[in-house]
Amino acid sequence: MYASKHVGLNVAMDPLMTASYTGVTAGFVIVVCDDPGMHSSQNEQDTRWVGLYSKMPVLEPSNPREAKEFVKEAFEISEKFDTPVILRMVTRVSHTKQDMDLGERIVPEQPPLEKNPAKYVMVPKLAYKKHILVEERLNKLREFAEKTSLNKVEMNDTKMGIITSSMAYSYVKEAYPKASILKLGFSYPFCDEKIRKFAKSVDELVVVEELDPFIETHIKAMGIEAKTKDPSFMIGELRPELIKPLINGEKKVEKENKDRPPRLCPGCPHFFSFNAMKKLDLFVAGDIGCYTLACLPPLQTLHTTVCMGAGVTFNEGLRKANPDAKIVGVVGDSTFVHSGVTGLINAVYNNAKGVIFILDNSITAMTGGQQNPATGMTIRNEKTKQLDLKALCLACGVDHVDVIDPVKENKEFEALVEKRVNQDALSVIIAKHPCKLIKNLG
Ligand SMILES: Cc1ncc(C[n+]2csc(CCOP(=O)(O)OP(=O)(O)O)c2C)c(N)n1
Repeated sequence: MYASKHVGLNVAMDPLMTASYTGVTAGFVIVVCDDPGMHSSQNEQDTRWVGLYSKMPVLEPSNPREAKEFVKEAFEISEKFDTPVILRMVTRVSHTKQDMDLGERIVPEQPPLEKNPAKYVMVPKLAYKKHILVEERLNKLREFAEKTSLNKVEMNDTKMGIITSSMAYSYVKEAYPKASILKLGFSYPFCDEKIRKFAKSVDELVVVEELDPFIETHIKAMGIEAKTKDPSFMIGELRPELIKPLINGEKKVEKENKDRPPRLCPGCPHFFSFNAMKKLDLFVAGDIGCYTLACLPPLQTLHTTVCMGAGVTFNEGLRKANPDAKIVGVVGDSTFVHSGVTGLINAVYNNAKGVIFILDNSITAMTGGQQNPATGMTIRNEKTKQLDLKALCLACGVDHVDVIDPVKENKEFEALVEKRVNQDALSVIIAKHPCKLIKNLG
């Protein structure tokens, strides 16, 4: 099983697209949680399209109990059709609690490791043959979609029939307890015959789905008439009280957001690093972690955030386009290990200049305090070899690497930043001070 949020899957797209060709010897389930409403994400992409794009089946549970049951189904489908299966979650399914029976755990026998290049060596000639099989597999999955109980018809009043999936189903049940519903639990490939039959059995067909018009696009391509949502509903989360306006074809009216904006915790070491950058009025290429909050008042000292690793690469690109601007980049310890170091190797190779701050709070703070290779502990909190960030940066060929505490050595830190910013060199400043919230540190 693979598990990540939607943007994590983007990082995994290279192996994912070809894993669809190779299939697997055992079952392979890809659990991806989308974040409608962007509670904590850099975009609002809809992963259902990945199923279509990669030619892999997509299952969509509408509550936690189904999520558990669908995992089992997903493994069975994966093994039967020799395909990875995407289990597409959304924040509201993942952040909900529900009673459930766990059942018996089935542990299949470990298959032997076999040399099977036709299946696992995806050079063009072999991959061509695999692509043929993938298309055949998709047809078999279409047949399966018609039969599986994951796609469920609930017939009630036939005046209106609703096609829906995922959390939208739960909202529909709340808003229209007596409506006829076709619930797509196996939402790709589509069950065309079931959809056609359901459409014929109701006076008016309505599609209710969160984010993109995934079901809607397919139904329209089938030539079936259906009432669909105003495009304003493509943005942000659905809520039970939005179902009636959506079905009535109204525009979405957003609630005024009265939440207090997030901010760095009191005493956060990142504050001291950004304060030094603010004093020098630097343009700061940002990255993704707690330090992204430096874009907000009172600091307002982070000026780009796009993807993980971009603190390093944006420094290089922006400097090329703006040779006279005072530009630096920031990246966290975890993010640097994840996807910052490749950018640093490129920066050295391309003879780029500037200062990259590795904001080393010795933990992956924003996502809840996970360990990472630079902390010396495994994800299960067992001791392991610790990655030496300074040695790594020196090995990349960076001109100057300093390790300094921005809190305890604040004056020296500020002097060092000023010195490095004004040098014609590529420097890394490892601003090392532990996160205040992580137990037994600091
Ligand atoms: C591509 C991608 N993967 C994962 C995430 C989730 N995520 C957000 S912040 C973060 C890690 C931040 O850790 P670090 O860089 O050490 O900064 P800290 O929060 O500790 O300051 C992760 C994994 C994401 N937003 N995008």
